[in-house]
Amino acid sequence: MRRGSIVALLGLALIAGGVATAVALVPTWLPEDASQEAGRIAFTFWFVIAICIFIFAIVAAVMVYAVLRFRVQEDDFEDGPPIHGHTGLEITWTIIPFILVTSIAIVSAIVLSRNDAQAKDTLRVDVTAQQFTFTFSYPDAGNVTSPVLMLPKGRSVELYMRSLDVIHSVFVPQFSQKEDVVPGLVTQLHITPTRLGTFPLECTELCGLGHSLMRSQAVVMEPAAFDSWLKKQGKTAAPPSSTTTSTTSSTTTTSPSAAGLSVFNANGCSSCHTLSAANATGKVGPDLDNLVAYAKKANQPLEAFVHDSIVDPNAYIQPGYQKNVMPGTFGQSLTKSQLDAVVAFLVQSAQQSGNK
Ligand code: HEC
Ligand SMILES: [Cu+2]
Repeated sequence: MRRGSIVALLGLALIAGGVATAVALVPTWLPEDASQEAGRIAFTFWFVIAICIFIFAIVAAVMVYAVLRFRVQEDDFEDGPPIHGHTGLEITWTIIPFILVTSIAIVSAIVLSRNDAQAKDTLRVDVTAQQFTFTFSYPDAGNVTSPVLMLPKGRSVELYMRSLDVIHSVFVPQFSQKEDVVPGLVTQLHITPTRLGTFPLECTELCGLGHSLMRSQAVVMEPAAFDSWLKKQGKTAAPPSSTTTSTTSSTTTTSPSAAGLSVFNANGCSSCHTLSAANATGKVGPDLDNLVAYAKKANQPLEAFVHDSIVDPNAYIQPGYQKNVMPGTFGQSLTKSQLDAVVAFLVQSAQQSGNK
């Protein structure tokens, strides 16, 4: 090859590689890492991207060069020269990709095994997914439960995940990991948070009409703050209410309506229902401030109507709404006292708003 052609090819490769590098680096493609695992995954990601840019630069340079340099002349009807391969070139373009692909496999294997490695003092969190809500519980702390995933910074945490109905998937973008939650299986996910903050935790497996509402949060706290949070939850025993409602429930700590309110919040009822007593504004299901009128229309006593609607939502469908949207699993997932509390709470607040 002439020297001029080599210089032209190199120049084109540098331009193509430069453009591709700018596209990779200038926009912010990934959220800022918040866990050790995310850092390793990001490393693998950029390692693969660097290899891709290298290959892209070579291919783009040769292609552009060939288009310009070997463009057919007008009124040239000759056949091209007969070429029968080039052993040296073929060996090169087999060995280089082989080395690159093998190195990706090795890096990925190391990252995967490190990401799954638990520390000795790993914290266990049980995750229950159901249409359309997550519940997190801490078996080492007397099964404290929370609608939000609370995590201590710097500690190794293992999630043990179960589904009560269909396939869901847990995803926190800042942790860079996704894991399916499959009925009949216990799937696991290991996280070591490195950054304080509140991050979105969402379901990333289309799981029904309420899928887009199946969102929670991962809150990473200082270990001391986390420990005192756990202790406080252990004392009050009732499932903690989310941060938005703690102000309302703290004034009436032990009354039945506070227990009912926290069941209502912890089970995602507020994402589908409007209820002024809970500051809930969901629009997927009927407005629960009108329960008195609904019970009358259904020709049932209020309390029985509310109870049956929660345990067996399909038994009576409110006109204008669909079957199988409200989860049918509350009959099993709520304890009897939780169920009684939420029924009493709904009956009470319905009567109050009915009297207004
Ligand atoms: C995914 C959305 C969704 C969630 C979560 C949900 N519901 Fe519903 N709910 C509905 C829909 C839709 C209806 C209307 C269809 C029906 O009657 O089954 C309904 C109906 C009801 C009714 C009967 C009202 C009527 O007029 O028929 C009650 C009471 C009720 N829900 C309470 C609850 C409680 C308590 C929770 C939490 C433990 C809850 N819902 C969680 C969607 C939801
Ligand atoms: Cu889901």
